[in-house]
Amino acid sequence: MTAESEQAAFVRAVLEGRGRQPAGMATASAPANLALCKYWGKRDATLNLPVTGSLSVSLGPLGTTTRVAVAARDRLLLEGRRLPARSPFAQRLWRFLDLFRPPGVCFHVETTNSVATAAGIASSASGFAALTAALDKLFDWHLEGRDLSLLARLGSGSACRSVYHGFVEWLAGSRDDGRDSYAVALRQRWPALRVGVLTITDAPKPLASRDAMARTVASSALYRAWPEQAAEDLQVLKQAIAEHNFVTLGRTAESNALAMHATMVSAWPPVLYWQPGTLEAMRRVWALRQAGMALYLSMDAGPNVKLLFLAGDEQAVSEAFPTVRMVAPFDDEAGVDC
Ligand code: 2P0
Repeated sequence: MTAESEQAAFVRAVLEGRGRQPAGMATASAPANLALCKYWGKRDATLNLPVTGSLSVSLGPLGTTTRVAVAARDRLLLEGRRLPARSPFAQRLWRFLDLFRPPGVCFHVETTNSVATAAGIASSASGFAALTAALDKLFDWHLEGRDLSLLARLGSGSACRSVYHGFVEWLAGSRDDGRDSYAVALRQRWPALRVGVLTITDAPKPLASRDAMARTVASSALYRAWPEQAAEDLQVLKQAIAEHNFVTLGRTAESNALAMHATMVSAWPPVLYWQPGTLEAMRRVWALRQAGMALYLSMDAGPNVKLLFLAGDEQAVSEAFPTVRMVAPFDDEAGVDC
């Protein structure tokens, strides 16, 4: 079976009994998310099945809004500008849409991000979650969160977590058919939690995170230790969230992110996303912590830095990082449509 036919069979199974004819147009939004315990490594690359579970906090108002309409011909607008079909972003999006496309139907897609990401391209997590939610409306499926999560996962693994707000756990699952690998929203809220987004550079990444992940799994000796650390971090983080223990949450999230980067640096050829500005921000976080502030960092597969702190330190963080974009993940949850 080809990758496309395996994915199409998965979609048919999830949508069993649902309509396959789209009508009119639909719009949906989804939040970006920051993994506190990272998704790093696949056990199945066709269905985006992870080696371990992961845990994220959704970034409230930061994310993607996507409008999909039935149209006379395929057309894709990103931030209001038409994207050529051969661009990597467009190819990935159309491959995903083809999984749902009835014969002869074309789509007009418009997607905008509330935050510019590397190379000006949508975050794949919020992008595929918003697209899946828009398709749900366009086809009138009325899927529950679990099924939206299963479908969004096919576009990008981390998209399965962007189906929800707040804290979200992606259950790794163990089935070969991938039907038990989806995200669930945790009940706990933490209104005082803050995430700071530090954009170090918006230059295109030298290597897509998908490729960095595959290379690391294939060649890093340190990766062998990753599944065990991730499983342990996931449990510690869930406990820290349940107890609102910020020091444990921050320390575990930071150590998890740095361990992920250590596996990349030890891959071959090595993958090092850090820029001088990344290191400068890391050292500033560590100095502030040394001085007594409860401030922690995380990073994804890229040079940009995310800060974790509590509402009481907002002003001090703004002073230390004047360009930081503050996110209160538990504000205005009801105002976002996804
Ligand atoms: C995460 N990342 O948990 C991890 C941490 C990046 C570093 O999920 O191949 O774009 O599409 O499933 O979801 C980014 O990888 O990878 C990611 P695919 P994805 O957020």
